[in-house]
Amino acid sequence: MEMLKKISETLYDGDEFAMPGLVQEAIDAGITPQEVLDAMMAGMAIVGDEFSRDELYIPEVLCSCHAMMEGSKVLKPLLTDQDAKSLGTVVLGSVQGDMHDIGKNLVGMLLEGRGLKVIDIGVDVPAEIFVEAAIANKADIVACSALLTTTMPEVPKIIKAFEDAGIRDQVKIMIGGAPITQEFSDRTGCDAYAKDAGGAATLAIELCQ
Ligand code: B1M
Repeated sequence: MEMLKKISETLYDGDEFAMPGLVQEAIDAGITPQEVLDAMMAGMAIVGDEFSRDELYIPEVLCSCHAMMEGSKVLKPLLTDQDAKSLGTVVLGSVQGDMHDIGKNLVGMLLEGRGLKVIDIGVDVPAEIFVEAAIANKADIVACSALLTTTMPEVPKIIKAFEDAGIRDQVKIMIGGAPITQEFSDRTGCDAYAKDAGGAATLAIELCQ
C-alpha cells in the first residue's frame, strides 16, 4: 500500500517532522495502528542492515530513531487502553551499558495496551536499580531489554542481584532484545523470553495469571 511505503521511506529518511502527520493520515484512512507500526519497523530494519554494513552513520541512524519516536507518539493512545484495570505491574528497562530504547519503548506500549502497569526505568540500568524499582513498585515482572552482545552478561548479574536481595521468588524476570535467545534465557535462569513486543505482552499476561 502506497501510504505504508511512504511511512517506511520517511522513517528511513529520518524525517521526524513529517512522520506524525503521515501516521495520522494513515490512521484516518483506516489503516490499523499495528500495520503502521509494522511499516515503521520495516523502515528501521533497513536502517539496521545498512548501519551494520557501515553504509549509514550514527547521526543518520539517530534521525530515523527520532522519526520512530515521533510516529510512536501518535500510535501510543491507539495501542494502549488508558482505562484498563491494571492486571499487574512491570518494571521495564534496558540493561546497564545499553542505550538502545526503541524496542524497550515498544514493549512498554504493548504491555500497557494489554492492561499492565508499566514502570519504565530507562536505559543503562544497573542490576541493583532493577531490584530497588521492583521493591518500590511491588512489581510482578521485571522486564529487561538488551540489544548488544556486550550487554547480555548483565542478565545473569540481574538474576544474582534479585537472589542476593532475597526476592528472586517474588518476581518473574523476562528478557528480550535482538541478540537474546530462548537458550540464553533458560541458561541464565530467567523466567521468560520474548522475541518481539507482541510476544512480550502475551507472555507478561500469562506470567501475571
Ligand atoms: Co546500535 N547496535 N549501537 N544504535 N543499533 C545494533 C543493536 C547493532 C545490531 C547494529 C549493527 O551493527 N548491526 C549493533 C550490535 C551488535 C552486537 O552487539 N552484536 C549495535 C552497535 C554495535 C551499537 C554501538 C556499539 C555502535 C557504536 O557506537 N559503535 C552503540 C552502542 C551504544 C550503547 O548502547 N552503549 C550503538 C548505538 C546506537 C544508536 C545510539 C545510534 C541507536 C540507538 C538509539 C536508541 O535506541 N534511542 C542504535 C540503533 C538504532 C541500532 C539499530 C540500527 C536498531 C535498533 C532498533 O531500535 N531497532 C540496531 C540494528 C538492528 O537491530 N538491526 C543496532 C528497532 C527496534 C523496534 O527493534 O530494539 O530489536 P529492537 O526491539 C525488538 C525486539 O528485539 C524485541 O521487541 C522489539 C520490538 O518487537 N525486544 C524485546 C526488545 N527488547 C525486548 C524486551 C523484551 C522482549 C522483547 O522483554 C523484556
